[in-house]
Amino acid sequence: MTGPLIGAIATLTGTRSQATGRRADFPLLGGNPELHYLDSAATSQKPAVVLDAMREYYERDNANPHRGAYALSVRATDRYEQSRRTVARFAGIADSDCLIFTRGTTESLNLVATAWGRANVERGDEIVVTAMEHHANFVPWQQLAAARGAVFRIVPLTADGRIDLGALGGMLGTRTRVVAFPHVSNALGTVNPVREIVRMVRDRAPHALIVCDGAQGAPHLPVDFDSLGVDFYAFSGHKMCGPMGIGVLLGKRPWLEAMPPYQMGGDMIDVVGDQDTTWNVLPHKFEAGTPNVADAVGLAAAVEYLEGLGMDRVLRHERELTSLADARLRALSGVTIHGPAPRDRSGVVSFTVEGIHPHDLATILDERGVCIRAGHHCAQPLMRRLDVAATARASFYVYSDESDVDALVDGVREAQRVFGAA
Ligand code: 7TS
Repeated sequence: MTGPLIGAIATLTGTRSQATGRRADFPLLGGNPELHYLDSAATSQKPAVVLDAMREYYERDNANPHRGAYALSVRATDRYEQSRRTVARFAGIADSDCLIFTRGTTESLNLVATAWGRANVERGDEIVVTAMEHHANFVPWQQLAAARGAVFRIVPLTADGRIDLGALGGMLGTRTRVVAFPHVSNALGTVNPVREIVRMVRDRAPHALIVCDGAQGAPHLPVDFDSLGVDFYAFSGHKMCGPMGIGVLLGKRPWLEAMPPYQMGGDMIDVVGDQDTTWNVLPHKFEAGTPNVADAVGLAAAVEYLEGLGMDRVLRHERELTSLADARLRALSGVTIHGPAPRDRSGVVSFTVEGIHPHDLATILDERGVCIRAGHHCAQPLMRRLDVAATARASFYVYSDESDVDALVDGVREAQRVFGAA
């Protein structure tokens, strides 16, 4: 079975040697040939084009944007706003004023839960999330519900780690005010059927705001915000070849216009009177203070890099590696893989090995240059339902190749030998 897979991976990257060429785009990996970085769901490595773009911005165009009347500040403003348009094109939102730069997914989701939530959620309303949320799309809604006297409901998962759509349907109604779910689960890799969920929510819960956590979506598969039908979509630059410290909130204009601001200060105001203040237009109303221009420039370079690869091919590449790792790990005794079949996952393999704690497994793998994540993956409600304290998680990205799968599987075998667990 490896023949066709190798063939498919080779098709993506040209040839096997070009697959390692992709790796060479990333200085940290190119400079560490023995390193097998399998924690891309936590953060991705950065290609040289991103690092170069940020350095070049600081060396040529740096000034505080939107403020200066001089040419350098105008250039900084142009770089920032051009970056916004580039990222908007990548994410399929035609109205780039509805793309808000934030610090990351966490801040984007807190922005919606705080600014929209406090203005719209009332006692007795219902907020629906799923059992596969990252804490960033769980705790803000849980706390909003507690503060507003709303009912907080958690949609269960199927035995193979997908959202139980029947149960979701049963929870929806006229009091449902928010439905929040991830595009892709960070802990299981499950790719959720966003359009089907949107149809169901619009049919049964006409007053619900639909919020999609795209932290593991935008980096790994094509996203077209304007046709997805959700009201808000959030993602982080650092998981998609961009820098840490920049993220995105995409929103529908009527909501963003109607919502109060999230933070107050410079740039987000229009007129500040002694007793009251009016707000700037979108997107500035939600971007208080000096913006993170260099990281926006870096994120724009990152999405151009991904566009050059093609997001369909990125997903296909990840799925090939996931399928390969899945099959080879399943062939070992005592290994349980959590989540649905690889065709319904992105580049994540979440697993437990009988008789070996995930942290011990990660330590042994680390000695062999294999970086995986072990823990609850900021998804404690999910871990409780899986009835495990932690899982081991390997996650693939554009620079991963079959040698990473080999190193992972060999490392698990070695751990089983050390622990006498096989
Ligand atoms: N939502 C999901 C689905 C995520 O995977 C993450 C980060 C976040 C939100 C938060 O993103 P941030 O950039 O604001 O931190 N996920 C992970 C992970 O799986 N391991 O480390 C971070």
